Amino acid sequence: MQSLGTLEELPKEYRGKLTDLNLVPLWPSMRAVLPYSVPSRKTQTLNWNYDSVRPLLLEAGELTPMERAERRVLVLANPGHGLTNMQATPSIYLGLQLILPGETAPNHRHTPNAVRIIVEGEGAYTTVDGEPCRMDRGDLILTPSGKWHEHCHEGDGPIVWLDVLDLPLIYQLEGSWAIEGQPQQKKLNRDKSFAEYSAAGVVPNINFERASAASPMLRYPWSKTRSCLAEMAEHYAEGLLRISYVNPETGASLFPSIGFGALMLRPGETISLPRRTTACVFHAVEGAGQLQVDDGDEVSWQARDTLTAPGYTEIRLSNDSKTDPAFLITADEAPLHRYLGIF
Ligand code: 1HN
Repeated sequence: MQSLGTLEELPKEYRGKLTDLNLVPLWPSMRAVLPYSVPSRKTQTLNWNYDSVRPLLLEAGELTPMERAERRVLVLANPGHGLTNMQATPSIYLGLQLILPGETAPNHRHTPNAVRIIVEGEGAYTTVDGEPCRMDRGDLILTPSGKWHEHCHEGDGPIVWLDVLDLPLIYQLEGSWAIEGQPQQKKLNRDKSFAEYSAAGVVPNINFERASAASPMLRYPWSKTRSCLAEMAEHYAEGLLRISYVNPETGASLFPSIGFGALMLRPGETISLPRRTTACVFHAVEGAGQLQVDDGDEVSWQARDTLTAPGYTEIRLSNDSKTDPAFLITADEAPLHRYLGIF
């Protein structure tokens, strides 16, 4: 392979003239942006252990009242992307959000898409365009781009959830902005959209064209996902037990940017996920085990932990328990990769 010219090889005077005209030579950086065969990846394999993060999140509850936070969140920043860039993967933002009993996170809407995955606590609900959505452990609550949302907590203990947004992508596109709103009138019944779509293959008979391509179902309860995976396990003794969360009317991914899924590991099982282009996020809902990326060190995880792994790798997940299944929710950039033709 030919070695390309470096910056230092160019006369200082010439480099100065380039800089004056906002020009840079490509060839010294050509291989950095276009490496052979495998892309460079900044996403590090990491586990944000919930037991370690939780005390700091609760401390934030004492240090910063809701009025001074708008959203009380500790961002899970992948150091490979720089701690200040709010990237867990190239286009996925992750944060752990805390709401204390009686608090409300005020109404707003914004361009980035968001999903909440409930980690701990009960008694909270998110109101999305007038529909209050109950938040139970492991549930996915959608707030697609442009929809009003506010969070209220009427329970006793703290409530914590994992926010998953396509913020890094939308921000990079110079498209990230928000609008503040008045508290919402809760004009729709609680979990109305989940009631409408709660039976797979059966959809409400609505006689109008949807104005939005976003999924019409806003709450995906964990109890349904879990029993689907457990039932699949009854039917086959081997093979991946994996589901995708989709728009129940179109089968499309929940967002054009981020795809969501869930996995079940049988007792004592180790699975190997096929090598794919996209980085991946794992959130452990139940159980404990190990994650290994290519030949790297094993990373231990337990329920409520959140992990990241870079793309172009083989990912192995194992369940430590010989008696109980383990369950993980996944998020990745596959829809975007497919759209761009790089998947
Ligand atoms: C946001 O709107 C929420 O609504 C959480 O709960 C985290 C991170 C960045 C930008 C907007 C929420 C967010 C966010």
